Amino acid sequence: MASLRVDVVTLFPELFEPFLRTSVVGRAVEVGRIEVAVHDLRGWAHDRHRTVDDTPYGGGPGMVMKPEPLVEAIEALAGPRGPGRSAHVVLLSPQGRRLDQAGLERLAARERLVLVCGRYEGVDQRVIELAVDEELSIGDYVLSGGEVPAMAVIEGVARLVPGVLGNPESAGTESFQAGLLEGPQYTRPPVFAGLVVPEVLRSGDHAAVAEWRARRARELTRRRRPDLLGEAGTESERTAPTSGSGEDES
Ligand code: 4FV
Repeated sequence: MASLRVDVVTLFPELFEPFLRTSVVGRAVEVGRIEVAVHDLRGWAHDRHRTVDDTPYGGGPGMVMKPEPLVEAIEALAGPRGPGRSAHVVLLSPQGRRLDQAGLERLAARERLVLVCGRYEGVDQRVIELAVDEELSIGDYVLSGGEVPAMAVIEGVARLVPGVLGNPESAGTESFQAGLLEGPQYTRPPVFAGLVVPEVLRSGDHAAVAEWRARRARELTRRRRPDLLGEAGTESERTAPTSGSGEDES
């Protein structure tokens, strides 16, 4: 029994095919830990041309997604908005709350999600008022569709579903959970292009390794993302490249 069901409403269902049979998400679907159903919005457009968009009232460039097919699709999958609704409906859009690890944990705790993928200039506002529980954005930039953001949500929540990741430790979520960026990572060879892996990492001294990693994570976060530490860092700090050895920053 899947612990999470996701229904996706999109004009490009074919975009999800390779994604839903590859790697972590592919395995999660295969072993039935998550269930993902992708629906073509045109299935809810009943005119001869199966019209899903129209020109914007008030003029302006581009097209807007019509309310009728979207509300009908959402209510068919999640029921009418309200306490008895069977799924939590998320519209992916730049106007949404910024998605972060805590947001993924909130979504992963749900049993059913409906992800609505916008296209064109966006959706008629009445869809949001009538049928959407939450708007989420994956970042302050404009894409051509909500499909890639929906995939980010699916992959992000799939990794949090128990039994999906072989070793939950490797979820790597702990970094953001602790509000820190992950520090530098190294693997063999010990020397590459003259750059040497920090000795402490090859020392076998787990306490020293943990201390080194924590310090480097804090340093990198302070420089790159002081906002995560609630500090206002300087522009130059944020963009300064991390030097390999790291010893010079003690
Ligand atoms: C987006 C974002 C995004 C905007 C117009 C789809 C596009 C088109 N969604 N985070 N950034 N969406 O750019 O979620 O409808």
